[in-house]
Amino acid sequence: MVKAVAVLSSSEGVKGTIFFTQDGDGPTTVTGNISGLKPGLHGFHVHALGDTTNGCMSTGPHFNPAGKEHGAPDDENRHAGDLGNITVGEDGTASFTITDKQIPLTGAHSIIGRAVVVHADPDDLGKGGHEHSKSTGNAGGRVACGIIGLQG
Ligand SMILES: [Cu+2]
Ligand SMILES: [Zn+2]
Repeated sequence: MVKAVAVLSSSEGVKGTIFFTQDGDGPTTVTGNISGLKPGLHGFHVHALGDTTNGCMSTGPHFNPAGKEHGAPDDENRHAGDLGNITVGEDGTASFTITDKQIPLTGAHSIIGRAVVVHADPDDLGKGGHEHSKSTGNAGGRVACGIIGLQG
């Protein structure tokens, strides 16, 4: 079992911790608890770079080793980093579990050293017809992010 963790930081009061586990070549399970967000849907992605020298802006685009378009987690044509949306309740918190096959913790396409990003707005999953739908899901600003690091 390989384990990883990302502690979210934010200039906007958002806090959270995201855990990742992968057993062998199986899917990766992502478990998160986040607080301080506005209620509703928020885009949630793995971005390509673990660089926060300019805050979440320097984490690069969505992790996309296969050179595909932005999409929903269950689409064939999606970025590997496209994890869809998280749902935040009226109290501003979200607790979620996501299982995904395109974000391994080992191998050539490992997400270790990259970043998770929570966005201000819903991810339209590539279907919104906006000029950014096929690249970012038009999910708006990057309100919190954390670098994915190995955990013992
Ligand atoms: Cu993103
Ligand atoms: Zn994407």
